[in-house]
Amino acid sequence: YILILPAMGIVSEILPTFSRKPLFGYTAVVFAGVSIAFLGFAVWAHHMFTVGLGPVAIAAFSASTMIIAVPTGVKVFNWICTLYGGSLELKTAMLFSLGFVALFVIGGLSGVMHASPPVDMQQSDTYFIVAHLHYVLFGGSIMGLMAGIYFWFPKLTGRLMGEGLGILHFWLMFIGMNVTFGPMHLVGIMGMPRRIYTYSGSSGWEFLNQLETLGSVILAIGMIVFAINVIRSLRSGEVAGNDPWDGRTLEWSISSPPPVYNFDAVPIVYSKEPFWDQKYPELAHDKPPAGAVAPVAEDPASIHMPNPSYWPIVIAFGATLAAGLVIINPYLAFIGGAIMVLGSYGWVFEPAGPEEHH
Ligand code: HEM
Ligand code: HEM
Ligand SMILES: [Cu+2]
Repeated sequence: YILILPAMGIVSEILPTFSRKPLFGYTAVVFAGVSIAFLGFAVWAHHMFTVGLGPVAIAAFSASTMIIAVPTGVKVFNWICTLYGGSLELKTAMLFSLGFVALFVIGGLSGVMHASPPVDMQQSDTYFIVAHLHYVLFGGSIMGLMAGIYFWFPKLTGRLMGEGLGILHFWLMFIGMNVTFGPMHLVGIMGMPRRIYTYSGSSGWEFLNQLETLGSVILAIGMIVFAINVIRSLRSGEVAGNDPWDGRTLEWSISSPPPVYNFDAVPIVYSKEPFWDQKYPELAHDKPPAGAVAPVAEDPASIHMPNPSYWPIVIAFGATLAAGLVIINPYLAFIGGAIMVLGSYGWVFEPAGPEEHH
């Protein structure tokens, strides 16, 4: 779930933008996210239903696993209601967001199926689980990530990503993903175990596995199209301007890419969609409070920015090394730890350098 929550956040930004409507039930979506985050701590033993935990533990973790589907359902309901009656604009970012909702629902449904321990007895350790996990991780997290890349690429780089290649990329990924991971449900139900490298020709799993291989080739072509699109857009993409999507939130009010100090005036925020309300006051739900004064822009030269430093990357390297070495030997992790401590000292005691202004 920790992998899906960021994708859920991304999609909750994109669906309203391309439906030209506020997010339906904003508060409910937020609280659903919070409750998923809490409940996520209480479901882990659903990966161990078949190891002989005993009836009490199994009942408790089965219940918590089924309960997590409730806030998930709340989110899906609100996303669909956001689309309802909106004037949809099917840009690539929107396609990936819609793909996210559709595929994640399939993965969520198979998840609820194996939340039931007797059902999971059948499904555990088969390709049915591999199907579930790719619908939520690939159909969910990766599609959401792609939506986010297409959405914020222009803000990050100042250039739009190509829509033609983007749409091609989306369909290759959407079709490839279903051809790769869809048949895994079937071979799983037919009894194919996970983590095997070969199987008997008489098993009847051959055709579906070949189909999956074909799907993975489609996926690979999709990723190549994506790579080409990124490179081409970086070099010669259409210049984006501040606000290519008629955005709703404040990042679209500043230049693309944003200046290092982001905002030269701290904006007064009085609604959930401040930029939209600023652009279309006649449509705004929340009006600025009486007597609100527009913030005064500061002279960019007077905005103090921290000095750039190489130490954070040293600390990150140490942390990665520690996490990696712990697999080999816990004591080796101290090497990474030492680099982290060193990096922290370096960073803290780094001379402030000449006063730099941006
Ligand atoms: C409605 C939501 C979900 C429910 C009810 C659910 C339930 C389950 C259950 C019961 C299993 C264990 C099956 C078994 O091994 O026999 C499982 C496996 C798995 N789930 Fe979910 N799940 C949900 C959503 C997610 C999400 C959002 C992710 C990640 C983004 C995820 C990732 C996985 C992975 C990676 C496995 C397989 C782990 C492994 O054995 O390798 N699931 N799920
Ligand atoms: C082209 C894309 C992908 C293909 C063709 C693919 C294929 C597979 C296959 C065939 C397995 C089952 C291995 C086995 O049980 O013997 C597997 C396992 C798994 N995949 Fe993927 N996968 C892809 C992308 C992803 C992505 C993007 C994620 C995560 C975001 C992911 C997460 C996992 C996980 C957690 C497992 C379980 C590992 C295990 O059983 O130890 N996969 N994948
Ligand atoms: Cu789980």
